[in-house]
Amino acid sequence: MNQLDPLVTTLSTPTTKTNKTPGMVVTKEPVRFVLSTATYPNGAGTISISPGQPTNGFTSNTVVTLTASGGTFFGWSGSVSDTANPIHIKMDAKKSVVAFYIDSSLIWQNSKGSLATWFMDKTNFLGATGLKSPGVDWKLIAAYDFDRDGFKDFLFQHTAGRVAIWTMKANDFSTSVLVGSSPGTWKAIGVGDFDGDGYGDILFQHPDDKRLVYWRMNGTIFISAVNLNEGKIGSQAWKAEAVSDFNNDGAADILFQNTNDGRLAAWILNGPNSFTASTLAHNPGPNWQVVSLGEINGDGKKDIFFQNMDGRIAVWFMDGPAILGSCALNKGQPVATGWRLGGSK
Ligand SMILES: [Ca+2]
Ligand SMILES: [Ca+2]
Ligand SMILES: [Ca+2]
Ligand SMILES: [Ca+2]
Repeated sequence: MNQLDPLVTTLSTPTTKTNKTPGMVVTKEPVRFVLSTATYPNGAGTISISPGQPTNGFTSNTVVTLTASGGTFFGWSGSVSDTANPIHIKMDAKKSVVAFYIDSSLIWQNSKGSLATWFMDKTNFLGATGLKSPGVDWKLIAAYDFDRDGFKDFLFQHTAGRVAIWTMKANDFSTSVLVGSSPGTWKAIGVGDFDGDGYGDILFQHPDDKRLVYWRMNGTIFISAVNLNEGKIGSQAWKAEAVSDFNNDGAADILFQNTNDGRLAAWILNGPNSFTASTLAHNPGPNWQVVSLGEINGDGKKDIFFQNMDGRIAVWFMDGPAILGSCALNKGQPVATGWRLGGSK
């Protein structure tokens, strides 16, 4: 070895175990991670952090309890995705958490049955949270406040036909109710108040002959099945997609989409056997499927949500059956593969 080479350093093992003459003491600083928190809207509530955060952050793997208080809490987003309160997070990395005090707007379901919700400020995405999953066999049909407690509940249909309602408190599961008898092959389409009694009723369409029926409901309790249009067979290409009160008379109307060319049509109902049908002025094309009706732009009028075959989502701002404008959501980007927009609040 060339002892003169300045790039070669020979380290010698100390001959004694006790370093009595420390020339250089290296103090190993514990790894620390900073936790940042925020509420949305800003100041809508408070987040308490326990234990309190040292100025330079928590030491690695500290478990921290976060409690959101004040207002109506809807869920955590950011480094965690949860609706529980309080939550415990392990500080194994730098973390940033937002407590949402606004209701989420869009409800998603993936091909495994998992549910997630997006918090939106009108058409701007703010954050996302995972929700309790109904399992792979239950399809989310709509979000609707069946029991009129101020929180939207979820309507699911099983692959074998049965429908169930989850009552929800904010984004937390409350109870599950299996509704009525089995509708068999009839497909649940959406929820609206067809008879004007203040309670949401469930619309079904037969997949083959396109007949329409609604289940009169009293909250989550099935009352009776009512034929629409005298139980007549419908046009083959027209699939009922969503329910909304287009003319603001307090009774639900139906939005259809043509499965061949994408055209949209509305039935303005006047009782179960009388309606005015009109085709909407614009056609989104067959690749854009109607997924839901819900209010998003703050004018109080229900808008139409579409999802494209490629995963992109868009909304048409509506005034009844009249189209006021349109907007691409998610910055015009497709959502992750397998996720379907199942409802809006
Ligand atoms: Ca409810
Ligand atoms: Ca009703
Ligand atoms: Ca109406
Ligand atoms: Ca609107």
